[in-house]
Amino acid sequence: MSLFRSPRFPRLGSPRWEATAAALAVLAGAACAKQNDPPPGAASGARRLVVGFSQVGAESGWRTANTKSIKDEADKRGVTLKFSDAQGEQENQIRAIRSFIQQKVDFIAFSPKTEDGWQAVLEEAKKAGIRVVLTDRAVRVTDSTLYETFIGSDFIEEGRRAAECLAKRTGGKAMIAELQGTPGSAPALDRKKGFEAELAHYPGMTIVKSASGNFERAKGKEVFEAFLRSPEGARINALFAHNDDMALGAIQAIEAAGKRPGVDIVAVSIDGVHDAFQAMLDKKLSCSVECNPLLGPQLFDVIEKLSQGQHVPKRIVTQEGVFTADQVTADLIQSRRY
Ligand code: GZL
Repeated sequence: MSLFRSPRFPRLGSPRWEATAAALAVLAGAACAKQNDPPPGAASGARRLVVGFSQVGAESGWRTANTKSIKDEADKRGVTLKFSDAQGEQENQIRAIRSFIQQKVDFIAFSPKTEDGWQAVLEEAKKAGIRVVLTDRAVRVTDSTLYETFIGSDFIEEGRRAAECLAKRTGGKAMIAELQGTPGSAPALDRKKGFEAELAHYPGMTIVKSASGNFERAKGKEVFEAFLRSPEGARINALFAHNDDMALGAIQAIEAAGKRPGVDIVAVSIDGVHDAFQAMLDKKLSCSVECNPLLGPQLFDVIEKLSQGQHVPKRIVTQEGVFTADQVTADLIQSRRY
């Protein structure tokens, strides 16, 4: 027997029926409201924002910390995050961005592998009315309205700071081997530029070897081994690595070759990740120039502002410092968040 025919259910149209129907309507309304409620942390009455994020990969400790920061912050703010890991391939990033466009997300954010190659897909996003935020790395496009803002470090300044630190540790005399980051990426291009500009003040410092280690530890080790085996190998007494992971790989190569990192070969790198702090405590790495990967809070601040129609600056520079081996203590390492 159906509920409506049951003797316990009020007759249709009767005063008891009306009261029951009204009560059921309230209950149904409450259930619906529960489903559409903004998540905890979201402004009351706000609709849940949907953001597509294309991460370049998982090549370094920095990247792992960056991914965690973005996912944690999206969670904390109740943002629906569609996260895609491109595994180091630009085509995968382009594919992910196209799929975000198809899914009609509210915003797209991404960390572009290289500076070039984004014009077409960003035009597609613009045509679809989806705003784009760049985090971590810059792009080179002919129309700057294709993205709202670029949040990230000043890579030229990081390279300059690395050279300054190396000059201090070597007394301005060094035969340098350089491990570059991913070819064509903003941090690799600009860190090199900044490093070389500062080096111009030190005639006793020369780059004798330079090649890419793709920001990866294993690749940094492999390339540095080849440097040491090359005809210039015996003269190398300094290392500039575009990130900590490659420096840590190179340190392994230096030790395997029977040399002392920090003594025979003075090393500086960029990022300031946990393992680099340990290497500085062990006096194997002389400086790590800070590059802060915890960009999640800044990213979602910007997205929230844009979604409320507020203005954001076209460039947001992350504030950073320099860490040197003589400052590092075990307590300091404990307090590091990445
Ligand atoms: C910097 C970032 C670089 C880090 C690397 O903002 O793009 O990429 O320095 C990383 O460690 O892989």
